[in-house]
Formats: sequence, C-alpha cells, structure tokens
Amino acid sequence: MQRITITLDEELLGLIDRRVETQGYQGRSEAIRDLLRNGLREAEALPEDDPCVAVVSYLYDHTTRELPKRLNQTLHAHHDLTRSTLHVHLDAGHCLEVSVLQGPSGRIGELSRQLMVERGVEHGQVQVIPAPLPPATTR
Ligand code: NI
Repeated sequence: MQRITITLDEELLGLIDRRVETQGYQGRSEAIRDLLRNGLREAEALPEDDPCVAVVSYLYDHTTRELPKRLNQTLHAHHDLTRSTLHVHLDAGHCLEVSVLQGPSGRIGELSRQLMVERGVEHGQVQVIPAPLPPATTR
C-alpha cells in the first residue's frame, strides 16, 4: 500500500467520519477505499463502445466565476451526446442541473466527468444505463 495526501473540505470530512461511525469501518482510510472502489466500478461498468444513456446530475454555485458558461460550453461542445438538460434555480446562489446523455459509454463517461470536476460543482452523480442508440434518421 502507498500513502497519499488528499485535500477535503470539512463538510466532506464530516460525512466520511459519520460513515466510519455508522458503518463500523476501522478508520477513514478504509471508508475512503470502499467509496473509491464503488465509484470506480460504476465508471468502468460498460465497455467503452457500448451504447448507453446516462443521467448526470450536479449541483453548483452559479456565482462561481464563469462556471455556468463553462458548463454550457462543455454541453454544446458535445451536442451529439446531449439529449436534454433540466435546470432548477434552487436558491439565490445554487442551481441543480440534470442532463440526459446518450452515446458510446466511453465518451459519455468522459463528458460526465468533465461536468462533475468543474470547480464550483458541489455534488455530481452519474447513472449509466445500457441502451441502444436510436436510428440515425431520428437523431
Ligand atoms: Ni439557476
């Protein structure tokens, strides 16, 4: 095993500590390893050429400089993969977006990661569902 250093905000660390307590983990490292394994398994579930649809949801602070613009540009740059996006103005500063994507698993995974790792995105989640692509004439 190797030792690495990661930076987490207090809120996230609090959630991990609560998980350690309630789920009976030996410590933070074990809980984090478990979460990482689950996250990685989900991302690599399908072969990269397999067609799928994905539901990507992310909550963000829209006052983060340029963030709404960057998210929008990312979606436009992949317009062939994006089917629809729902935008909810949650409160004065936060927005929730739910994007439905469709395409080959590898490209869908790449696009969802790109959306979720933007600075200012606080919660990102993706659900990938195997599904055939629609016939070319209807796309
Ligand atoms: Ni909004």
